[in-house]
Amino acid sequence: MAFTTTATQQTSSVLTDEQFYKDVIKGLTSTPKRLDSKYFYDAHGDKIFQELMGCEEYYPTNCEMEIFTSQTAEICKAIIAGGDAFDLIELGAGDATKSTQLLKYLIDNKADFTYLPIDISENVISYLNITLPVTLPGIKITGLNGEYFDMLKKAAAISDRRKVVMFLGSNVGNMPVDVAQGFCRELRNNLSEGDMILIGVDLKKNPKTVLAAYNDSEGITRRFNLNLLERINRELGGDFNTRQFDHYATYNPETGACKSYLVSLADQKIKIGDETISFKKDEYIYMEISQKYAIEQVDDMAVGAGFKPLNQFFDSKKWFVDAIWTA
Ligand code: AVI
Repeated sequence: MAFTTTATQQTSSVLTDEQFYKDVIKGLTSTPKRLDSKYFYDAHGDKIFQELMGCEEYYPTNCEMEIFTSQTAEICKAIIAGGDAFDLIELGAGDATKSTQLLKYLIDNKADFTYLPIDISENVISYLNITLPVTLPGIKITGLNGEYFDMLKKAAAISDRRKVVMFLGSNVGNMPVDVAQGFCRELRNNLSEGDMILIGVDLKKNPKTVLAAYNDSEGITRRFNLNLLERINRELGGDFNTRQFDHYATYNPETGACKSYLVSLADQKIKIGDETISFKKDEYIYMEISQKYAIEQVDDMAVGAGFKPLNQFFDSKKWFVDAIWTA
């Protein structure tokens, strides 16, 4: 069983159908039309994203896994060097596949830590609470189900130990640059001096490589995007015909913005509950940003948010970085 949770995902019980409906109608009556990628991850979306992570062209997962498997000791030593006992918090833990490498090393090396996965999905948290003590005997785990910043406050109330916050998988890329900067600043405001962040960021690279990751030849990303229209049909009584929409991805190497759209293939009207949404042929819905950063921008983001950049760990191609910042 696998779960995926992203930077902005809020699609479980914490956000209601009513909120989903409001956001969808607001987005589809805006100009240009848009949908929020936080809604990609229902059970179907989770499965498609798992498929995508196993797809050759979608490189970010493999890059970050390579970093965590080849530099486990270095990363953990940098974390441990910050002080003895700590709470290791993971924002949007999902199935904790990537962090498992680090958790195992820390347990094997008798680090004094408690793992606090934070996830908006109650299912994810109960899954981790049950499975991790089996796969990682000796782990101390306190799963927190809720919004990131609410749960960070809760974590601070539970213990005053040093905090190490992991925000992996380039989830930060699913926010526009200014929003990401604000998010990092809010993270800093929720931490104390000496706390740490381990953040995974996808880097600028050959534009064709980036574009192929978001326009894979098997059409997995296409299904991933179209699933949101299907989800609207399933949960909000919509009548989208997904054959009347096409997936279109762009990458701008100057700005580093990789954007996905769904393009209407015909003039058409879509009913969602009592609302009717009109599409012109070739009109698009803006679905998602997956921002890529130059390495200098990663340090700038740290400093701009009030952190000090400490370490950078790269994969062998230098396509992805996991950076440690201190508060
Ligand atoms: C979860 N997030 C970091 C993924 C990304 O690369 O932006 C989501 C994704 N969208 C399309 N492919 C993958």
